[in-house]
Amino acid sequence: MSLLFRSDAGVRLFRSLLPLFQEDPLVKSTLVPETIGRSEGKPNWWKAAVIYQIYVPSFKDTNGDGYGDLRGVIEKLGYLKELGINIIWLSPIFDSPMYDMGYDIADYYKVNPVFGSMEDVDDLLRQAHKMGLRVVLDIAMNHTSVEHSWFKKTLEAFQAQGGSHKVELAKKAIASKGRDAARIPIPWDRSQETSGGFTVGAAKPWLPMHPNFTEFCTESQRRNPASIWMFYRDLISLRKQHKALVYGAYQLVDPQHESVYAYTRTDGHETYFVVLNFTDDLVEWDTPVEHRGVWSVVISNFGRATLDQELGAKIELGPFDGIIFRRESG
Ligand SMILES: [Ca+2]
Repeated sequence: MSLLFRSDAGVRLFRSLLPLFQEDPLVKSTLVPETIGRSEGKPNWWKAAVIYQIYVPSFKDTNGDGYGDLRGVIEKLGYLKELGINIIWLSPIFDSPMYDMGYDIADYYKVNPVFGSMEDVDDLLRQAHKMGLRVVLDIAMNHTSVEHSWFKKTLEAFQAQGGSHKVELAKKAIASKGRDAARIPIPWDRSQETSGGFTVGAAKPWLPMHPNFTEFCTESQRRNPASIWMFYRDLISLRKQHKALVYGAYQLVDPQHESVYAYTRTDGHETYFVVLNFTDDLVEWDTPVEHRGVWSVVISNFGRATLDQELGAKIELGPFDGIIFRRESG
């Protein structure tokens, strides 16, 4: 602990949070220090888990202020469960001036009122746990907001030396370098009136919706067997069914190749061979000799038939093609 926290305040904060974890029956048996890092023979629960990170302001607004909130997360727990995830990871929900997406925390003991209240956090935990979902809160303890009392004290000392101008410039820089430019609020349905169901009534989302949201909303995705949503749901399900995909020995294949990322995972009974083209070009990839022969196609993102396939000297991969092959070991 002394390595992580060099200030008394940091140590006090960590000590105050620790009982929260230890008292939670879901994590009590799994998060105690002696289990962390032990993997030989006894797999850690989180290794097989699938985590879904939620950026709360863009997830779902329930009170019509245009910003996603904790009640919105509670409302969509069923959706997350359906997708097959095990853990939801919330972007910071603590009190913050939001110059850095909430990672600039002003008070670690308060929930940002934009997102809700402590009661909402309790309710979220209760309802998530009821569904067997775990909740991870993102707490950035190694830096704080310029509005945190620790920073303000430093600032006062700095200002006494005539440095206030520089601090204002730094604040502006942080605000302009926010990470939100590439993000959009999640469209849940086709409704134009409620901005794709992200918000309620005619409220305006804090960021503009994607122009094609009716096509890409979760409702459309869940009705389309060829959608990315369906593909991810199938991938998650596959990963849960086949332990070798999680625990099997990992071996990179052709690590020097510039376009293809390929690896095998094998547990002694079966081998999975994952081949991914990370470019938008057609790639003719030389199949490594030891991986030639007959494989079953388990899943692919471009609808290859899930049949046996004989891999010859070359594999032709389309743009952003991804395939998982499987065969018995031995
Ligand atoms: Ca809201």
